[in-house]
Amino acid sequence: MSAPNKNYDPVAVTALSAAEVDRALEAALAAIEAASTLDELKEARLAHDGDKAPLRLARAEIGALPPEAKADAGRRVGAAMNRIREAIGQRQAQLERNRDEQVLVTERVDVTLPFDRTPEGARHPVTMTAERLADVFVAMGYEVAEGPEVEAEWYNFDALNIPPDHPAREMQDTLFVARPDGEPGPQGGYGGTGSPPMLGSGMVLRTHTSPVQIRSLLTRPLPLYVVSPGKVYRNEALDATHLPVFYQIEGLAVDEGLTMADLRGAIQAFVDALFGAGLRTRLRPDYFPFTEPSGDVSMECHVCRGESVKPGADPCRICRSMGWIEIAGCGMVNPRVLVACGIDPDRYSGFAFGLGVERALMLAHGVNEIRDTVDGDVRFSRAFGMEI
Ligand code: FA5
Repeated sequence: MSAPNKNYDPVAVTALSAAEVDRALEAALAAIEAASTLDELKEARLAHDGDKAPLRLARAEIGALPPEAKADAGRRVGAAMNRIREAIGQRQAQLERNRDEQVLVTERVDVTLPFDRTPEGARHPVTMTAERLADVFVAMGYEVAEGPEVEAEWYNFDALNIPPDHPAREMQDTLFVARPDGEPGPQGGYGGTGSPPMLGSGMVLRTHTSPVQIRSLLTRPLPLYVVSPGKVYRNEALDATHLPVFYQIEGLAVDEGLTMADLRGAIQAFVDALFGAGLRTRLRPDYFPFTEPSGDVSMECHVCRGESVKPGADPCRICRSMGWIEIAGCGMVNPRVLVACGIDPDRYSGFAFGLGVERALMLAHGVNEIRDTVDGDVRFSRAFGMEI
């Protein structure tokens, strides 16, 4: 910058001439107006309001003007620069608004559109029922015990006092499987193909959850209170009330001094917890090789409460107007089972019960076809309030 010069004529300094300042202003306004993006506007700002912008350079010349010319030149350049900044501010606001509006359009999501993603899934009503049944006993102090679905014949039958000639062992009821090592089983059955190759392999798909009784008695300390939900397999045809693969839940208590009264108490507490207090239960004689005496547990129908048996009453589809619903097999643990597990039957006694989970679900919810529980139709699950 040159020193003040009294003879300096501002009009002669081209950059400060009114025409030049106007031209610079117009060029700046045009560039600002032409900027169609925020990046372009930034470039325009640097070009017309940055350190090297014509008006900035012209302003640097003002110091060299004679005093009488400084004010005039400073006012004109300052006004032009203010006008440019104002225009930049307005354009900036406008371009930001445009950008926001565009984002709203391009990133718009129509939440009402149908979607094709695979739903996450939810637990099946049968699983939920099994857990709910087990929870009732866990709340009473029982532990959950589990066992394998491919089971040794000894656990599934022998130890439960089901002798080798018992009809339940025959092919129509039991699915025998090959031994993993392909060796002959205790009764000579190999793990290969042939007729009947698996029979006698010593390995079965468990036909009930009762082998978990034996596994628990052999591995857990006494006294013992366990509940065992799980999948079981039978060589049965599918019909309205039978599945070849279904769930059972087993209860077992072994302690000193347990009697049938304890069994009844446990069953009553179970029914009270599931259906609310006030429904009676009854035991009728039955036969299971592993319990002695054995019984069938029924509960008063939770829908008609026994009213449907009265003459002229409306029929009840839940209990088929019988007034009672069979819910479980049960009994006092056969002393032979205790002996097979090395337990002194003179000191300890026990009770056990087992029920079908799908059948319990059908009873509780008025489901007529057991098939509905395995069809995999999501509409069945949704009726139970599943979030899928
Ligand atoms: C047993 O399996 C015994 N282990 C139960 C038991 C345990 C008795 C402890 C005494 C002490 P059962 O074969 O009756 O018993 O079957 C028990 C329940 O399983 C039946 O009451 C029924 O609810 C259900 N169930 C039986 N077969 C089927 C089937 N094919 N499909 C669906 N549920 C079935």
